[in-house]
Amino acid sequence: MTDLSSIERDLLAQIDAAPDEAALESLRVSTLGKKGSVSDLLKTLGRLSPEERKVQGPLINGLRDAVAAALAARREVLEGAALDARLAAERVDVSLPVREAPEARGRIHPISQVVDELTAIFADMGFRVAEGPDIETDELNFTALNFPVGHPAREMHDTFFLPPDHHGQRKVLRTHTSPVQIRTMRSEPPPIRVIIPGRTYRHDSDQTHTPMFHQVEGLVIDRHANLANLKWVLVEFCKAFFEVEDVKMRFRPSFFPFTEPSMEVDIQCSRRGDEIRFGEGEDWLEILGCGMVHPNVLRHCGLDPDVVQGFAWGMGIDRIAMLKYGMPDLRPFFDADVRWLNHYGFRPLDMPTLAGGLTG
Ligand code: 2NL
Repeated sequence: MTDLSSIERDLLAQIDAAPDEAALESLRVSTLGKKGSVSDLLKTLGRLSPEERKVQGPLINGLRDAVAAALAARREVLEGAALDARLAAERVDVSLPVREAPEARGRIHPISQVVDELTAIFADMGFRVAEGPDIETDELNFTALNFPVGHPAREMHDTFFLPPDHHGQRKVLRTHTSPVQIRTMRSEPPPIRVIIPGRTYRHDSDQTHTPMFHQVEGLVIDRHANLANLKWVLVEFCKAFFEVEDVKMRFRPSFFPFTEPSMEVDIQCSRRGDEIRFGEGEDWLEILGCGMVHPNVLRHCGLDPDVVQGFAWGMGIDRIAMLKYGMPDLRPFFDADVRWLNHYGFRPLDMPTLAGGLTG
């Protein structure tokens, strides 16, 4: 028989030296486990004579109890140490400032903000948003809009012309968003109520013009759409957009090839230093052009001007964004300078709604 007390001394030393819980567990399996060394010793009791068992029984059971007690004691020590290590590693300094999440740090460009505001206002009046390509045919950008072939207005638009396609059609960068309205009128029956915000292009560059700029146009086609409806839509839009109770507006006769009659619209304002107030005051500010859709435009879209009629308007988004948010220069809009965007940009989670306020 092996010397039980030397086995015990050896096992207890190993248990006390176990560096971590995994090592301790494998010691437990190799001693008290089903095929462990101490379990094997216990099994030998069955083969002993009653006299031998009387002597060996208490010794081997004593060994088992000592090993079990040592394992439990060592486990407690190791668990305590593991917990202490975790608490130290996961300590949070609650006095540190909270870092903003990426979605809170980003900024919405003023043009995107104004497009979202326009969309909220016109959606509330029953308009939907339509879109189309930036590269258009000459036909959709000019001919369908009642610009006669060879008419100087085509060149007046400072058009960017592209090489003809394989059908020999001259392509252009659209000079206005109106081709989208032509596409809409050709593809769906009246009644039509759409707005089209989008990029437009003209060969023009100074403090108030960039070769790429943004326009929003609106179109209504119905049996009885009339000037009074047009005026109501534009007055309601201006009140909502400039966030004022009342606006004085002036409709001046004008000319566009695609509308008859045509008007330019001013809103009343007051200027004190750099500050502009809308809706009241002694100055006038031009903000958009509009009119009744020209019968030739309706015909170009397969509509009968004796059955349906419509009104349309167009305005520059960049310009009304500058006016509303007091930005003096148009060029930084397209510089992608994060310092400018941090100053003039909008928080992504403050989405404009009519109920919650357009500007948060
Ligand atoms: C302006 C003036 C305007 C339209 C755009 C339009 C479109 C079709 C038919 C008739 Cl398809 N009209 N659009 C009408 C009047 C004025 O824009 O000064 N924009 C910046």
